[in-house]
Amino acid sequence: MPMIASTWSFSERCNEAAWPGLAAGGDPLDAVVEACRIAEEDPTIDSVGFGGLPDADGDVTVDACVMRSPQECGGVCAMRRHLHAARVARLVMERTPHHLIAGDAADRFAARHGIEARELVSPEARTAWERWRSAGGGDGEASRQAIDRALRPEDRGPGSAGALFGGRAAGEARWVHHDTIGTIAIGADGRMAGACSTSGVPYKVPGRVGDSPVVGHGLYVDPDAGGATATGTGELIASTCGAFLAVECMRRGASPLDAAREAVARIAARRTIAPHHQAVIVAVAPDGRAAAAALRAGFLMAVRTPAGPRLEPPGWVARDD
Ligand code: SD4
Repeated sequence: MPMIASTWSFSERCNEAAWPGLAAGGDPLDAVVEACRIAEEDPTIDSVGFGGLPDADGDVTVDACVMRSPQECGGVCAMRRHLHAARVARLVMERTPHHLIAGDAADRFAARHGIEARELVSPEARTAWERWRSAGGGDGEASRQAIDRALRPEDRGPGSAGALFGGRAAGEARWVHHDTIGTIAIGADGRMAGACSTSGVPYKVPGRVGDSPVVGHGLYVDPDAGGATATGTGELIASTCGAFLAVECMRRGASPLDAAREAVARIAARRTIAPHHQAVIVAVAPDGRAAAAALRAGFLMAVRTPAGPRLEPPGWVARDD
């Protein structure tokens, strides 16, 4: 310790940005919010913040939550005018008695706390949305099929440009448009915190909110038991309380890998799995051990410890397709 573990290879740079503060004995909540800030500002990450792909109406909406413990958690969802969703989620946690603020009211809440509004739709995301519209995106069955096509794994070969706008690390190239950042940190003093930030699934029905901003779904932290965060198809993760389930497994004595495996196995057993589905759980024990399990291959977890940065594939994968 200290340590930070985050979803997807792009999070290596998010971890690095958070590391100096964490290594100097800083608050792990500062570290995870900083890691999210980097992802939220990066236009090449197409499921978080600026650069995130729009909903069916062409608007980018963002969701996030942060958590230190069941006593201290907060989130925002469906914000349209404020980029730093994890920072606003922290304000909800620290300045209100509530745990989730939604939509236009979340934007007004952010503005009241002095955060500047800004455009969330990048030019590249606008172009991608226009292309999706002209390929049949819109309402009804044609739209559903267009979303499926956009999310389907495409094996473009190791190291190729898997994401729409950026390159992906070898081994991760097949998942286009799955870029949500979920991150768990432990400080030098053993305190734990987590954050999860996303723009959700591309071309979603306007108003749709996934797992990421909901405590227990996309993120759960109980320092007595551990922390867990998720990325992938939010409907799968939310319907099985993915992050909460993994933490409860650790509470019963499971290793982080067994905990993540049980949460992903529950999805594989209880949900009908479509070709475009992915679901990943990253679990971190209070002693700093971290592991990931995934529904399908093609995911990397980025971990930073005093020994340096590393990228790690899931310790368990549910399916081989
Ligand atoms: C969601 N879980 O809104 C997010 C999407 C995601 O990688 O994780 N993409 O469903």
